[in-house]
Amino acid sequence: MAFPENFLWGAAASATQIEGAWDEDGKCPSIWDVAGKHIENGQDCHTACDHYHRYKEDVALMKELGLKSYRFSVNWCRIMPEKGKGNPKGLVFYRNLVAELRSAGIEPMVTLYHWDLPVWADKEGGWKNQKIVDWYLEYVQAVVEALSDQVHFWMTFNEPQVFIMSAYVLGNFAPFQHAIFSFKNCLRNMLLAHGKAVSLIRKIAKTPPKIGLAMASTNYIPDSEEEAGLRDAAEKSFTSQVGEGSNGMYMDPIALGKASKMLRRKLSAEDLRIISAPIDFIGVNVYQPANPLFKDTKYSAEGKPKSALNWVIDGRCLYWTIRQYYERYHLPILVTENGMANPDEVGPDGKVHDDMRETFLKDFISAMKRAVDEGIPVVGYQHWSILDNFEWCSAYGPRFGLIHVDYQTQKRTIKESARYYARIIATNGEDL
Ligand code: IFM
Repeated sequence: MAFPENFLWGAAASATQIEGAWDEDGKCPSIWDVAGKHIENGQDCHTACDHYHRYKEDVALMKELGLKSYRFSVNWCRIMPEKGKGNPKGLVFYRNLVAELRSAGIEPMVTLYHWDLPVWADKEGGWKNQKIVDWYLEYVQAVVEALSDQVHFWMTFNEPQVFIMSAYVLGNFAPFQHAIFSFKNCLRNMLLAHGKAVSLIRKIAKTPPKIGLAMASTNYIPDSEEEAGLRDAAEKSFTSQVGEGSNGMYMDPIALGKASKMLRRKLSAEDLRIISAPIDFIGVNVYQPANPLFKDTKYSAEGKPKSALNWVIDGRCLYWTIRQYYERYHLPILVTENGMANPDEVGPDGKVHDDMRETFLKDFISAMKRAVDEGIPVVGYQHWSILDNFEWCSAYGPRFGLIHVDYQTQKRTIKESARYYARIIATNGEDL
């Protein structure tokens, strides 16, 4: 079976990671703008790829590659620089970006929260404070009113596991807290914000919306494809209450209206009704299988290629993630992120020969094709990332882009892997 005719081949990025212009046009600082000592090499996200000023050039490059879609995020700090106070100037940038994408024939997909919490909200407790649900909804309303005539795809959140677990428990993402006893409150606030935003978007969007969220999927590859092996891997993928395999803790309330073991006393029946407002798709961000991080499977990472961040490269995890999510939730799947960090450089011939990313694309897209061949509704694939960018605490070392960025000159160079991806797109996945 071929990929569906209107399959959304695309790429993704997020505001903080590429925009720069951190204090322009009325924007307030976010928790990442002030992350200071936590960022490697004393760097910051203040300029990043300067996409705020170069978005036209960047959209032209996307068009050259033949992208059908582009997933980006709106920065909350541009839209609501003070509590209860909107900033129309902040919306202008995104309206212009969306117009540019539309005229290039590229479907815009908007993530409403990719971790750029305003400092004013953090000072009042951030995700620990239940008032954040109303602050978030006010922000969402402003964005949806401004963009929904042109935007149909909405994601309420990117990787709640990271901006809750890593940010408030492990303390290795902004705002770098070890507020372990607040974990359940943060999670409840996020889930309620999600459910209420879904209902709000449905109510006020000017064109019929397609709503989902992007999960940091951590799924297991089964040890065997026998019935028992499949059951065991799916169970592991969804029922853990921490870290890898905790997909269900976030998704079960949203897609099944059920609380996980840990949240049973925290979520009332009314909460679950709100949280489980129907969504249209589930976004999965897939990088590596959960197996190598745990020792309870027969999986061996030995001999497997690894990315510059030492993440195991095994395309099968994309197939299994898609399949396990679909079998559990029966919702269409959008691959919202998938990619690898590589030490890319522009060579003497002016090109970036990132063969490893080419192999990566082949491996992962072939695995996704298996899911499509088996009839699972996969609606699109957004490669992470369109540009090399600010990789959070790791700053500018890891390069995830299809397009190389020289951060001194801001020169963009299309990598050879991107040329390969362009051929995949042009042949709708035939030329792998
Ligand atoms: O860069 C991040 C992105 O912001 C969220 N998903 C994982 C990517 C690579 O680490």
